[in-house]
Amino acid sequence: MATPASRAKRPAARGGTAPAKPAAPAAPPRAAGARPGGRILADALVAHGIDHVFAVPGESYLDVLDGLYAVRDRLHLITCRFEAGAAHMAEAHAKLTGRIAAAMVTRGPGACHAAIGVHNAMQDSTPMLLFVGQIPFAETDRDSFQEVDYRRMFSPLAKWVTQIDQAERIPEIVAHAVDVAIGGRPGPVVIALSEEMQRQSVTVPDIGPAPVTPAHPDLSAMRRLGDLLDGAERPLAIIGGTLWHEEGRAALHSFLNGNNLPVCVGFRRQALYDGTAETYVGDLGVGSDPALVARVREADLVLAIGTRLGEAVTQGYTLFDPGGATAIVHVHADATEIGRVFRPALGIVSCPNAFALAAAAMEPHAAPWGEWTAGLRRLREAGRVVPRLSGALNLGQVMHDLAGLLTDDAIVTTDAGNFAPWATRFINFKPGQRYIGPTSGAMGYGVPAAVGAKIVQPKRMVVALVGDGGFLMTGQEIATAFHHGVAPIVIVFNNQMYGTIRMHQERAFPGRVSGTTLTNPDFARLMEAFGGHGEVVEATAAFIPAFRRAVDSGRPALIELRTDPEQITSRTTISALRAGAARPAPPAPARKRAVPKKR
Ligand SMILES: Cc1ncc(C[n+]2csc(CCOP(=O)(O)OP(=O)(O)O)c2C)c(N)n1
Ligand SMILES: [Mg+2]
Repeated sequence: MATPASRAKRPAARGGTAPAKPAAPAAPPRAAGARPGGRILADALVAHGIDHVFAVPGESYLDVLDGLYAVRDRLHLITCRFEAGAAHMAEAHAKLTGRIAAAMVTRGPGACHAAIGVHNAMQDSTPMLLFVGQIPFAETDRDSFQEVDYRRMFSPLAKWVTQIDQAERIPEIVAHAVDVAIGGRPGPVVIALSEEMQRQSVTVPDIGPAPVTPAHPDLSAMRRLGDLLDGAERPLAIIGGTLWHEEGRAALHSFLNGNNLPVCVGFRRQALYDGTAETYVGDLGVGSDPALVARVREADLVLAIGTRLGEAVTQGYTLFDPGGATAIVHVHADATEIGRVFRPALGIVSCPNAFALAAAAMEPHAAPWGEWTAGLRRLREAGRVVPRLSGALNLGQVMHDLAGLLTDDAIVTTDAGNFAPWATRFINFKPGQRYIGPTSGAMGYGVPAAVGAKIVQPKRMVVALVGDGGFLMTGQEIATAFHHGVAPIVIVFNNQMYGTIRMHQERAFPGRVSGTTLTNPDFARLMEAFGGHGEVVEATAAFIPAFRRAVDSGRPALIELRTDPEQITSRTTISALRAGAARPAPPAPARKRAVPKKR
């Protein structure tokens, strides 16, 4: 095995009285074009257009770090403070750009911390590579220091898990990992890098992405779609999924808006559609408007485009009849997602962008459903009217004010929690804006996603929305923002509790508060300790000036919204939940649940 050049060049110890060490043997000359594994890997990432790697370093991948040093003019190494943060940043990068992204962590503890990011990328269908420095291959199965079998550990979490043990296979395996991650239903691939392999010096050519034509809808399927639309009176589109590109999104808008079809976005997929369009009628996920959900049940044709028909979107698998009574056209890149729970009237295996382009090219339909669409939009707008709420801080008004303060190309990231639907209920995101969040419901996503987004798109305004619980999971990634010179704005909704769980608790066990209260630091001062700008907002009118000062500071900023704990969601209070729990249960809904609700 060749000694890596970086180590051979280490300067000898100078001066002092210590006995001189014998000179290290000179590195054998490398064959022309030979590179150490660490460098081959770095070149492979560049070959696949990966321009950022989000990482927490480890001694298990020193040679790769050295390879990344060699390509630092083409690939930015982003040093993070926690592996979950690194993985979330990479995932947000992929969501934002529609391209595969990469994170890198050390073995054992580093991989364990990063696991949440893999789970999230899988649930969210986000293409991502997670590289894990591995123990020396020669020590396998001795339960050696930080040893983990990643194939076993990640197999239920990732789309594919592999390990590279020979440097000459790096280009091949990375290329296949990229294909697996972006193919069909996109997802994460975990690649362990055995230690000796990183030092092996071999001659092997780089391999770039393959020019593969994405799956397209065939003509007969598009004709059938046209027929179904011709027969529809109350059609509705549900859109979602990842890997949408700008052209695809524009075509999707042209097809849906052009045919005056009402559009729901899937859970946390607001980024896909212009919320200001008269055809945008809301989101289907956790915390959706119950009135919208009721109307969706009345649809006679559902176009599910790019989205999975998963638990959140289908309201616990209750939205449609699994047997096929609701006519569904399901468009998805992965054939096995179509008909997984709900049998469709028409399934189309297609890249969502290719479908959108084909659909936009169809003749416009007569669209006799004008009143149906207008009614749904009226419902959306009625839901956005700011209600009278308890407490001095009306979050409904604050969200309207925030909408007025966001730039036209702002990126809003969200964490998971009860605070999140305040934004999605009251803000109609503009077409140039992006709203990205964890459809997996992973707390701790919002701040790293904002830091990652701001690093990748430094000119855009980036705002993170996060609860007091979620902020203290990964809020320290603010240090990463400072380190890399970017300034996101974090809005912390402080209700001094794990509010979502408290809500469920009050429904199931009213008045018996167990494990859901929190004692918090002074969040604004905490941001100041990092070197940033901190604000506390306790009354509605104070938000606008506080946000402006945060923007003007030019530094990472945090605005703590001290919210009324009683106002547990935008639609209900703790007292109302307790009163509701005391009343006898309402009659069971007409439609039976297809799958029992997970807890
Ligand atoms: C990593 C992780 N841990 C636990 C949960 C379960 N959980 C869902 S929401 C929630 C509370 C969130 O609290 P906070 O961030 O303060 O937001 P709030 O609901 O109070 O608005 C918890 C604990 C989760 N979804 N993710
Ligand atoms: Mg909270």
